[in-house]
Amino acid sequence: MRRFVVAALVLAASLAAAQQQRTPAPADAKVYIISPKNGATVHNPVVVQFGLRGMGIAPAGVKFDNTGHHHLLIDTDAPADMNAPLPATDKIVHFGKGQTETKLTLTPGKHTLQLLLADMNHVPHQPPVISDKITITVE
Ligand SMILES: [Cu+2]
Repeated sequence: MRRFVVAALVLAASLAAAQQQRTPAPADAKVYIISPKNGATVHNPVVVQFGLRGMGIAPAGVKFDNTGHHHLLIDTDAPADMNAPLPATDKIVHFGKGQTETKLTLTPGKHTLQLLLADMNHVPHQPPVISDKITITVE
């Protein structure tokens, strides 16, 4: 019985260690917002097109080297802790089917948009593949 408990603890510890392991990204990988442009004035619905260089897109849950799926950060900063799966909120939108564009309806005024790629488990890569943050004005 004691041996079983020790084995279970070792297994739990190694699973925890595995979860800490971030998926590597190529150094030249780059994610960017194709449209709208930084500083643009736009109207609803706002079509946002996602660009990616040096990596590929795979749906969430699918393990394939050098891939990930897009997350759109709306009016928010990237989480400080990049070791955890990204939460799904109004401000952190997952595109787990591998989508490369979306349509948003935003309140009039200024908004920020930023893309962050993450792996099959929604955890950002090492190093993080994150776009510049753009600011748009919705009329
Ligand atoms: Cu995700």
